[in-house]
Amino acid sequence: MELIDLRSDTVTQPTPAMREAMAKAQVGDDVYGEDPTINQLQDLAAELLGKEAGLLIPSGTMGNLAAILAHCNRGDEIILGDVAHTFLFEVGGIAALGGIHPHTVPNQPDGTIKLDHIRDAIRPEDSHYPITRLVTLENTHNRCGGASLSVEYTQAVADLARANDLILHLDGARIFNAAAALDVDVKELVEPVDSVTFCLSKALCAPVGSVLCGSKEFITRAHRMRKQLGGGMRQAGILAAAGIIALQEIVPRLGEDHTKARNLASGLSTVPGMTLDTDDPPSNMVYLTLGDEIPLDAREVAEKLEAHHVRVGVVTKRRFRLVTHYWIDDQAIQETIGAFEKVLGDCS
Ligand code: TLP
Repeated sequence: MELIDLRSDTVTQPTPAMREAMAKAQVGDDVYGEDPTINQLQDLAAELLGKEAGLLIPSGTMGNLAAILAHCNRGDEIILGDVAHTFLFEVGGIAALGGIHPHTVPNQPDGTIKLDHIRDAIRPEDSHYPITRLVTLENTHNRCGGASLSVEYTQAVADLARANDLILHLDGARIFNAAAALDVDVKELVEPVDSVTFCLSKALCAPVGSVLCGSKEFITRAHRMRKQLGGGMRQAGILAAAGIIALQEIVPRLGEDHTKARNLASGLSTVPGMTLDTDDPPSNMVYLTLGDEIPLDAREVAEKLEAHHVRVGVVTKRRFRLVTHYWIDDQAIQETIGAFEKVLGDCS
C-alpha cells in the first residue's frame, strides 16, 4: 500500500511531463547566463508576476535571504511577523550571514500584521537605533493556517512602507495558492511589492527551485548575492524545465488541492478526539490539535497513523499540519479520515 504523505507539499514528486521535459532540456552554463531553459523560466516567471526580471534560486530560504541581503545593509533592521517562515525556519540566516536585525511584530491569525504594529515598529532617527529598511509579508501564510493576504491589505502595507521609505518584500512561497484561493490574477497580488520569492518545489511539484522577481536593477544585485551565497548554478536548465511545466500545467489546477483540503477538514471535523483550527481551510493546509482526552502526544499519534500508511506533519506536542497536494487524491483523503478515526478511537 502506498504511503499517503501529507507532511507538506514539499514532498511532491515531479510529474511524468516534468521528467520528460527535464530529459530533453537544452542547457548551458548559467553562471555565464547561457542556459536557455533557465532564461526562459526566469522570463516566464517575471511576465506572470508582472515584474521586470526573475532569478532562479535553489530554494525558498535562499531566495528570501538573497532578496533581503540585496535590499539591506549590515546593521539594518527589518520588520516581519513573529511566526513568519523567515523568522522561524530559515536558520536565522539574515542575522547570521547578513548582520540584519529582525524586529518581529505579532502575526494575526489571518496572516496579516496590523498596520499600527508596523507603524510603531519603524524606528525614528536616533543614533541609538538600527535603521529600519524593509518589511516582509508572507502569502499564503504557512503558520497562520495557509491564509491568503488580499490585494487590498498588501497595497495598504506597501503604502505605509513607501510613506516611510521602506522596501516591501514578499515571501510568496505559495503565492499561486493565494491567487487561486482569492480568485485573483497573481500579478495583482504582487503588484504592490518591490520583490517576491515563489517556490516551484512545493505545491507546484518541481524537484528544486524558487524564483525571485523584482526590478532589473534589484535582480542584478540579488544575482550577485546568490553567487556570494554559493548559489550560482551551471547546467540547471534540467531543473528549470520542470519549473516551466510547473507554471504552465500545475498552477491552473491548484484550486483542486484547496477543495481536497476542505473535504479532508470536513471529514476530520466529525472525528472525536481533536479540534480543527477551521473546517473551512483557506488553501491547502489543515491544522488540528489533539483533545485533552487523548493520552498520546502528537508524535505518538503520528507513529500510529504511519502504521495505517498515513504520514502527517507534527507541529508541536499536540498539533498537526496536513497539506494536500497534486499526489493526494480523493481516496487518500478518505483513507486519512479513516486512519484518524481508527487511531483516535482506539486510544480514547
Ligand atoms: N516551508 C516548509 C518547511 O520549511 C516548514 C514547509 O513544509 O512548509 N517560505 C515559506 C512560506 C515556506 O513554507 C517555506 C518552506 C520556505 C519559505 C522555504 O522554502 P525552502 O524549503 O525551499 O527553503
